[in-house]
Order: sequence, then structure tokens, then C-alpha cells
Amino acid sequence: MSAQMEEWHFPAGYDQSYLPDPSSPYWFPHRETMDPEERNAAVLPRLREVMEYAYANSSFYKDKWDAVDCKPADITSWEAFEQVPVVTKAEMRQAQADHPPFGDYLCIEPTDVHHIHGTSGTTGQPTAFGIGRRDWEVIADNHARILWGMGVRPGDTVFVAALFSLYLGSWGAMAGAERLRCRVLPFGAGAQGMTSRAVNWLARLKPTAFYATPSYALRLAEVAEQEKIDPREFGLKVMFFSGEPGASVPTVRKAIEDAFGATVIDCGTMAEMTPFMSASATAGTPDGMLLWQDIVWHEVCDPDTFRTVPFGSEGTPVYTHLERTSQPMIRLASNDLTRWVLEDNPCGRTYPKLPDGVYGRIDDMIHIRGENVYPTEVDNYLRGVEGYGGEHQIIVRRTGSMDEMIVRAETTHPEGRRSEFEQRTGSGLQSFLGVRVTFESVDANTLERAEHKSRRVVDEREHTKR
Ligand code: 8LH
Repeated sequence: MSAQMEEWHFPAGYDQSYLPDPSSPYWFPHRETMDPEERNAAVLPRLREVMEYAYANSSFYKDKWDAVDCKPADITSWEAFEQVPVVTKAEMRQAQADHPPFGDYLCIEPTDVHHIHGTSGTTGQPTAFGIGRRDWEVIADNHARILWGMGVRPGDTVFVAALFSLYLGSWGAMAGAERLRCRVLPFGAGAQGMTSRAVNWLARLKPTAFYATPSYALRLAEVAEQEKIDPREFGLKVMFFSGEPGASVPTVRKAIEDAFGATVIDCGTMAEMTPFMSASATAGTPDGMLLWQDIVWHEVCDPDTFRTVPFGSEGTPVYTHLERTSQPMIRLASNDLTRWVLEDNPCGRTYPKLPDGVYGRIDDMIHIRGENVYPTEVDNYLRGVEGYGGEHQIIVRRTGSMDEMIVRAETTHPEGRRSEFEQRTGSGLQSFLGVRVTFESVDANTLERAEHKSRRVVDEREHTKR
């Protein structure tokens, strides 16, 4: 079995000089197209191996599993694996507070940490990600392989327009592109005047590939338009996105495709799960995200029991590293929501797929008068409305004993046409969501634009609670 799985071993290590045959759509043809049952049969012993490694090298996992009498050697069936307790972000924060700075799940010597990244820490103590040198190389290799699947090739210029600091997204994209022997432009984002400069560089350099958050791509298109430059002139072929829902939200995706004339690819799991591109679309299957199950093991689970839900159902992603030796995550609960299927993919890869991407976080879902609303649904609706100005806010507030949802959206319509726009969009949105909505419009370019991940929900009920 493993002889057929190209370079399949733990700890992982790849031939750094390898590049596929230029005519092949696959980096590892067998691994990517093999019978999924055969792949799963190879993954199960690997999971056991990773668990054995984590048990031997971290008191975090040892204590956690001993407490429920879970022994790595017992993981001989999927049934057994699904009972391994999930890891939560709160546990990791606690482990880092008790064992600073990386927590007792580091599993390598602190001196072997090669890259340090972290969460933004806007709400509380940030989490530190310590990634070993060998792991960083393997991450680069995996991302190169996935970028190859997206159609990126050696010699392509890859423009990275995301924050270069603690955020792993930009660094992970860069590492993969470098390993693929691309020319990388680590442009970054977030500094004063940078979007306008990005427009200038894109127009001059005409890169082939582009990485950012979807919100930022739309912001960039707006700024280009203000500067009388058509983003199609950048000549981008592939735009890959991660960090937030958007690239799989139909109207957002179309807005990006229409503005730039490029193929839009969705990818991304979580920073802790780097190689985070292990969920990614491909050139041949550009919609949704495929789950590259031989890099990271993805489960979609019932959010209460953390047992895998059947294909076709909705649940929350739970992730397990198959190759990381530094801070390996074993059944990390994401708190996100998605739906998975297993069907024939046009690109020929035999991975399961998230046909609608990851459409939201469980804690971002708005519960209003007994209904659930995903912020992405509002985005999806508004982007398809004629006269929408490009940005909106969702305000949830309690008036008396009732929760109220106010959607405030920009419009390009002049004063005289506002009330007709408000009436039409308000009632359309209400029937689309199935909940009562108060709809207001404001002038275009008056609401704040995201330079990173967008935050459109203002839940005033939370503020009153504090
Ligand atoms: C997504 C997506 C996506 C992430 N569709 N939601 O960018 C990937 C990594 C580096 C990242 O963003 O990690 P971070 O900052 O830990 O955030 C992870 C969360 O971001 C994840 O749980 C999702 O809620 C969201 N996310 N990529 C939809 N393609």
C-alpha cells in the first residue's frame, strides 16, 4: 500500500527537487486519484502513528487521552478514532498559559521551532504557533502540491496581498509558491495607502496568481475602479482565497470573477492546521473545496457528539494532522459549519468535497426569533442586487422583549431612488432569509472596508450583556 502512496511516511519529508511532469494535472497522481477506500485504509494506521508520536512527546495529549482511557494502540477502526476526544481552542490557550509559550503539545524541542506565528489576540491572550523547520518544509511541499492542482506552475508570479505578520495565511501561500519555483511578490496588506499601491504593482507586474481574503479582493477592485484601472488588465489567471467565507458564496465569487476575469479558488482550514490549504478547489474542480485527505484528515461531525455525519449532511469540520511533528492537532474542533459529499470530481481527484465551502462559524450564526441566519446569506443576497454599493452591516439588537435585525447596506442609487431600492431590497432579503428585517440604505463608500477578514455583524445584545 504505502509503496504506491508516493513518499508516504511519518515523520514526513519530501524530495525538495521533485516537480511533476509538466503535462500532469497531478503532483502525486496515485495519492490524488486512488480509490478513496484504499486511501482511507492507508490513513488509519497513519493516524495511529501520529497519535503514538503525540502520546510519547506531549503531556497534553497523554493526560487528555489517559483521562478517558484512550490508547493510541487501540485506534484500529474508524469507530475508535471517532471517539478520540476533540481538542478545543480553549484547551490550547490553557496549555499555553500553563506551559508558555507554545504549550505542552509542542512535541519538539523549543529550540527546533523555525517559524512563530499566532492568532491576532484581539479578544484575549493570543495563541502562539510554533512550527518546526522540517514541518515548515513539508508545509511548503504540500502547499506547492495544492497550488499545482490549482493550475499554478513554476515561473508564474504569485502576488500575496494579505497581512505579513502573525497571520499564517500569507506565509503559507508564500512558502508553497516558493517551493513550486514561482516568483513570489510578498506584497502584504493593511498599511496606509497600500491598496492603491497594490493596484499599481498589479498593473505593472501582471502576475499570474493572486492570494488574499475575498473581501480584500473586492476592495482592491473598488480602488482600481476609482483609479480608472480595469482589474482585468492585471491579467490574473488564478485567484486563491482563504481566511473567511466568500470564494464559495455564489454572488461574491461571481463579483470577483467578473471584476478580475480570473478563476476563483477557495481554500483554507485554520492556522493551527497549517498546511491550511488541505481543503482546496482545483483547476478542474474549481467550485467548493476538496478535502486532501492524505495531508490532513478532515471529518465533518455532529457538533454535539463529534461523530462523523454521513456524506450529504451538514456538520462541523474536525481536523487531524497526518504529517506535523510540531504542535500536531489531533481532532481539532473548528466550530465552523459545512456540508460534505463524496462524488466524482471533474478533476479526477477522489477526495470528498465541501460543495458550498465553509459557510460560517457556529458562533457567528445569528439566532433571531427562533431562526438561524448566516451572515454569508445576507452577503450572497445583497451582492446580487442591482444598485448595491459593495458593503453592509448587520446589526442585531433587542427592542423590548424582541430581537431585531437591521441590515444597513450601501447603495449607488441617488436620493430620489432610495425609497424604491429600500423597499424592494428589504422585502426581497426578508423572503430570502425567512426572517423579518429592517432594511436601511446609506451612500456608497461610507461603510468601513476590510483589509483582512471582514466583520459585518454588530450584535448589540452582546454589548448589553457585558
Ligand atoms: C474560512 C476559510 C474559507 C478560513 N472559507 N471560512 O486562511 C487560512 C488560515 C490561515 C486562517 O484563516 O486561519 P485562522 O486565522 O486561524 O482562521 C480560521 C478560520 O477562518 C476558520 O475557522 C474559518 O472560520 C475561517 N476560514 N478559511 C470559510 N476558505
